[in-house]
Amino acid sequence: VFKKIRNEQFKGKVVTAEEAASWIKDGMKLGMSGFTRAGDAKVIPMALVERAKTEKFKVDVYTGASLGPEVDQHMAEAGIINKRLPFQADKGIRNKINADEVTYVDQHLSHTAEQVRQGIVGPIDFAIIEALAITEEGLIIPTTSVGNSAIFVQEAKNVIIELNVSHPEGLEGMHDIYTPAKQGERQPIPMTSASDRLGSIGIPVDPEKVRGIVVSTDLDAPSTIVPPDEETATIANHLINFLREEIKAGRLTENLAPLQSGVGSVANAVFAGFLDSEFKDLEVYSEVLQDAVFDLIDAGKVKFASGCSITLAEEKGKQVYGELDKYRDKLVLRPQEISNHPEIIRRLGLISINTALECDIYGNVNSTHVSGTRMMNGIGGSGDFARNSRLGIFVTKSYAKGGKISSIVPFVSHVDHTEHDVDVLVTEQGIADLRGLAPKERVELIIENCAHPDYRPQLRAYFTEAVAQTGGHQTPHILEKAFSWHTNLAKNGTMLEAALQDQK
Ligand code: 0RQ
Repeated sequence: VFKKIRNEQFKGKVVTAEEAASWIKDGMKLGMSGFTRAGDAKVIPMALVERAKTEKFKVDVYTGASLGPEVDQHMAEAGIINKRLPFQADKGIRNKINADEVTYVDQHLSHTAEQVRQGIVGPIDFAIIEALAITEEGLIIPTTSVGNSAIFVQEAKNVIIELNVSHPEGLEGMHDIYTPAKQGERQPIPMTSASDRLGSIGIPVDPEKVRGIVVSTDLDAPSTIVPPDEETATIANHLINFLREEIKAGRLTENLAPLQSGVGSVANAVFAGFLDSEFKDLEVYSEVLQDAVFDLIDAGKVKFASGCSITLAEEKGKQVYGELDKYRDKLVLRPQEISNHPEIIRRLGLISINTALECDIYGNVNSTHVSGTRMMNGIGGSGDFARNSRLGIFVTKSYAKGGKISSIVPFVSHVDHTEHDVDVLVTEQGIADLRGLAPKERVELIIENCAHPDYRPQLRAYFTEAVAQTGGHQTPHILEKAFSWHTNLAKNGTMLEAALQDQK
């Protein structure tokens, strides 16, 4: 342990998790490390869960993004989370959110740091940060993610470090910590390429603020993505063919443009599709680096990947962390306000690929709310990227739940990405390039190319009736029918009119 605490001022601060947890009082606001199950603070949350067995208290939990089970399952189920932000992806906490037991702020992931800086989110009582080491200069070296850790450390009243001795030492040097000044005094972020380094290898901290260091040996919870299936592989193929057309049109070259992809199985499958493509010397400028990114590096397709966390399934994790040196000059991990920064996304001209739950005939996308009311995960970084990238692409299967749900509907039941932010829509049926098209021009393209054939007739019927009823307004809708697909699903278990007729 003392080999990892390399600055004298920190050496006398080691305490037990129970002692550190005892400093945390009812009503406090905690800023914790962790981004999509990577680099989470783990042992203090579990000590808090233990304390909750004999004591009633609640805290606000702010993080980078979703966490493993320690916080989002166990803390939620122990009933000690009051407010949670900016992202979660766990059934345990999702159920509490949708049962009105946890307050959830679903935020663009680049926005949290700005709100912490302004004191809107906070003031933070304790930053609890997982670390690989503390350097001679007193820098905190993060582990498998950076997330919001730098801004939490900067703005929190107190800091607790979870020194994790199980992560590979080779992670040191892979982080690039750059924190913009406050708005009004800020200079341009000096990044012109995905591989640029702007800052230091660790997070600067005032040693006086560090109340304690707790030793941890717990590993990250592995990701739960499933391998590509036939439909997600088909989605990837459509997308790759589209990119080939962009090359032919002279808008892209063989090394495309820096790529971003969201989390989840569909997003991972799309990246996996690049393995068999002719594209080369690719760059990734994303937030979460999932398995497929490392497969692409291994295959020599990706020459550099910038992210803010590494989230891998168990087997891939063993391989990658077992031979980290191989990736040393090909990887950088940044704070999420940099990985998701609109200024950089626009400057680098990203191709961003994110996942929709549903999309409507005009191109609005719902990524977060099942049937308009129930939170799934959250918007995450998808909005940061979609609005500001060169190509905002959304992917989804054309149907869900064995065909009872159409992913293409007359009107999405919640809007995360407006029709103005969605350039291209892809399902296993095909691709709709919506760029430069007016709402009414998009409808037939989306129906014919992206909707499941079972749902095409009833989508066309809705549009025809909406045009007739409005006399052809800019965006025709029949307001009393716009959500009828969702109400049919709730009442009768299907959106499919033919099935409804049969039921009658
Ligand atoms: O449920 O597993 O119970 O059958 O939703 O759907 O098709 O397995 O896809 O794992 O890629 O998740 C949008 C949720 C997709 C995710 C979402 C049901 C479906 C299944 C999952 P079952 P799939 P994925 C990076 C950027 C938003 C945030 C984001 C997500 C389950 O990708 O949260 O992109 N994205 N962030 O059956 C009801 C529909 C449905 C539906 C699918 N229309 N209605 N249920 N499902 N469509 C992340 C960060 O920034 C950190």
